[in-house]
Amino acid sequence: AATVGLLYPRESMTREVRSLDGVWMLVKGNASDPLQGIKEKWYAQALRKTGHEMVHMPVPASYNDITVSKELRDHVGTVWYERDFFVPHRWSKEHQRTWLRFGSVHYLAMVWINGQPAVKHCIGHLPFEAEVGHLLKFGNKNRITVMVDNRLDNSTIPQGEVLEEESDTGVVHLQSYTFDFFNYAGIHRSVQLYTTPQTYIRDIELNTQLINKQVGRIDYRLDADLVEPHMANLVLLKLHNHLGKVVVHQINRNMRNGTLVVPNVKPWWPYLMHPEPGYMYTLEVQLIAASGNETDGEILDVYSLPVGIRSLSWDNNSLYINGMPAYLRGFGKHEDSDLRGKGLDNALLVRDFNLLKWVGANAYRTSHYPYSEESMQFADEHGIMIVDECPSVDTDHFEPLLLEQHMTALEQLIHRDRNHASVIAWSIANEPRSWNKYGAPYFKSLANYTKSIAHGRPLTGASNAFYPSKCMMSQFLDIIGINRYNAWYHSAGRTDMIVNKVFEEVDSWRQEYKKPVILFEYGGDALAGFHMLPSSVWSEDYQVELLSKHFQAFDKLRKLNWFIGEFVWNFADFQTEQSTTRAGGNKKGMFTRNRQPKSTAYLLRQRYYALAFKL
Ligand code: BDP
Repeated sequence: AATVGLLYPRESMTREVRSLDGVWMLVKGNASDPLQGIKEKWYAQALRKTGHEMVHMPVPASYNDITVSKELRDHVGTVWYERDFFVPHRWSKEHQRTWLRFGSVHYLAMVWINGQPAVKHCIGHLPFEAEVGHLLKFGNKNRITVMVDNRLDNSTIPQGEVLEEESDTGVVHLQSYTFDFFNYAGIHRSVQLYTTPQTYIRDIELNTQLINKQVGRIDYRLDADLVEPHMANLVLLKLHNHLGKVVVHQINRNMRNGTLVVPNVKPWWPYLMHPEPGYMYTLEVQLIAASGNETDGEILDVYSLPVGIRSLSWDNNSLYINGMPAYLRGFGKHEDSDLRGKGLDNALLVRDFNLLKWVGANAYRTSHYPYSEESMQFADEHGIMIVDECPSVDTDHFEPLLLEQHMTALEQLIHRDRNHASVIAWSIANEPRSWNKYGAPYFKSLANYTKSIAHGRPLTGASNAFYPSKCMMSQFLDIIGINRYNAWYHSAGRTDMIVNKVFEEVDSWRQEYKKPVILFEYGGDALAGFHMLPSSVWSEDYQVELLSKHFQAFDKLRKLNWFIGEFVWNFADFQTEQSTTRAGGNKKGMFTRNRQPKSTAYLLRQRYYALAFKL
């Protein structure tokens, strides 16, 4: 079923938001019987009554790195979260609704309030919500219980396999997966309660465009739930500039859709493409119950949404923002940090955007899953272009059930992010095992479906097929994306085998598909502070040399006008599962895991600024 609602919770004169973030309690489920808690109905009473050991657990955060227990860090199966909370009496008013919303829980979540089922969701990384007023005790204490299951199998996005193996203490369950980032789990983003009136604005969909240099337009579609007897019969829209002044207003009586024409428009531009990048307006939408022809009446609901006005288009050579071809100076990233794992952390978020701007980047790919809504809002405000990736990585075994899940993931992602000016493309997959013969029909269906809901963005994806013709995905894309590890996974140590190789490889994808091409990944690991002269793998010196050789290839490619972006892998070092090819995680970052620069960060900064100012 198509997603409805899920507007980001915002306060207004008709809405209240209450955070349930904080320190919750957690019980680790039984590793050899993950569903024990369901069978024994642990949600029916306070978790402490089950007699199982409870630990404190911050929300939002991954649970893996908070305690000192290996069992919890490497746990495969379910964990149970719980906390108590109060809801005020005034929320029980008639014509009022209460909603419970999660920014994301990885991988599968089941939620109960006061022992009653409230909502469930799977795939992680995406928000979900439910109306919960009927489950709440107003003016009283309530209990919320969340079961989280981190197991990945053949039909999860991404896929994995749970293996049984013998240990010294008996049979143990191990989660195996082929991607390298650690499978962090838990309540990863904020949990909120919010209220809306009974008659309320359920959804808003925006499309923006520049009609010419002076005039912009916003096409909107509204979805309002109109409930007797509080029927709204008029919508008032006000567009505020960044100083809060109303620059356009409109009365809409059809309640559904319309167009705002914005004179003297200040367009949304990417960082360093204009002196005032990331210009955002605010669109205020009011539902009003007016009598007769009056425009003033009772305001039933108000919701305000940030909006950047820009045109986005593409052809077989390039991608254009407001008619100007864009060259993407970017990164592959991860949501990953010390202790928090994949948990949303505002300090980290703000630091990352400061670093992106310091280094002169104008883009990143949300490798390999949707990032937080808060980060998308930041990208809008700072003019960082986002290649928005769904959580499909290393897809193999192209079964119908998987296709269905994959489509659902894209549908939810596009629904969540379609109104962001910063989103310039949808990435449908990273490194699918796409040379498999079942790949072509799978990606054909997936791409056709995604195009039908793409909301004015091109489709891309990151392929690591050895030869362009072996890739079963790329023929369905608007922008070709490839990942290449010359002088790292191939010819390690040989920085004299980069320039021609990279040029020829990228060019061969262009020849095959005649579409714009982006290099979505290239790079090599460096341990911060480790130096070798002459350079050698794992040293900062080698990483610097590897990057500078790639730059030579990019400069040759850029002359050809269809090479539209370079995304180094990775922005920062990140956690992986334990393996002999990873030294305390993946060290391909330009920054360390705690966001301090390696030598390459300075090199990249020189390049990105030179590119931005065409030096
Ligand atoms: C690429 C993957 C990326 C890995 C990277 C690496 O797309 O997720 O982290 O390799 O091995 O193939 O560093």
